Amino acid sequence: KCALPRGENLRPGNHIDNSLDLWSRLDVETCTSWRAPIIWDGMFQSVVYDKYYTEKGASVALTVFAVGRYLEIYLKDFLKTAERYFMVGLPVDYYVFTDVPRNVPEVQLAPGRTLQVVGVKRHERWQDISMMRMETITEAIENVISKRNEYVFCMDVDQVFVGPFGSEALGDSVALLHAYFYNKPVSEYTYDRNPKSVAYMEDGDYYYHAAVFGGTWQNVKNITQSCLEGIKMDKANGVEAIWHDESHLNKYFWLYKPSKVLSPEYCWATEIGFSSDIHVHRLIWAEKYYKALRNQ
Ligand code: 2GW
Ligand code: MN
Repeated sequence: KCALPRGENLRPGNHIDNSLDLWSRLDVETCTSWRAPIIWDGMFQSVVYDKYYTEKGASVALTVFAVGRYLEIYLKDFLKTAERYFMVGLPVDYYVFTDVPRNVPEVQLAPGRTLQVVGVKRHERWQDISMMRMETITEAIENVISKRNEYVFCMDVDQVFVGPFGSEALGDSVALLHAYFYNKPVSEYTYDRNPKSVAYMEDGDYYYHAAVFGGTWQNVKNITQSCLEGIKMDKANGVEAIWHDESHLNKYFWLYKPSKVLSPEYCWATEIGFSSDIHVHRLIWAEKYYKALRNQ
């Protein structure tokens, strides 16, 4: 068993998630220095987690943005595969943010699952499309999600589920290890190294991937609001963090440690090739069409 003490579950940075049993795995790091579990295949029993969260009556929000061409290219596969693999058996509400609501594809949803389409304006610059998700999510949590869902996951749309992404991933404040950096030294992390940006950091714990983060709605609101504040301060100062919202997210999780960390199994990039650490693929990156899309 992973020797995690039972801790206070209070606020980010001062708690760990340890309400259910976890086993260790000997070939990979399964505990952070602040004693949050890092979740790998083989550490948990899905049935135990599903039973616990089902009895709790937990409902999960999944926010996803599909603006401009990302709607036609990625949304349908993302939603179809989420129905197959994301929190199966739990109530899930999808919140799809798009500039063209009428083009959102019909996707057959399992009982207990809903999809809401929310119209958003399309920002000129793609950097703003990505960064300003923090504003939209904050508002959605305040207006709707806080009244319906205990937990929230926020995800990129350019990915597909290929394996179970279940309730073992739920927690107070959840961050994902970026597939490209999980075994690399801090010096190689692409943190924002510009002291003029709010996201500036030299030292850090891990490089987290902004394609997946989550937690209770209270914590996620804290995350998105803090990142938004940083983004706005940067704009006022005429700077932009190197990896946009992801840089600010990394800064946040450095200051306020996540209570649960997801291994790169939860968002793998097949182009990296074989890794013996990775026993299962749950989400994988979809193909990028940078040339076509970044200049649209
Ligand atoms: C983004 C970049 C270039 C061209 C288009 C877009 C774009 C993004 C768009 O036209 N429409 C749209 O809805 N998006 C949304 O923003 C969509 O949900 C997408 O998944 C998300 C982030 O953009 P993405 O996936 O192209 O960026 P990545 O995969 O390089 O993401 C990492 O870095 C980003 C910041 O640069 C974010 O932090 C992202 O969360 C990271 O995974
Ligand atoms: Mn992406």
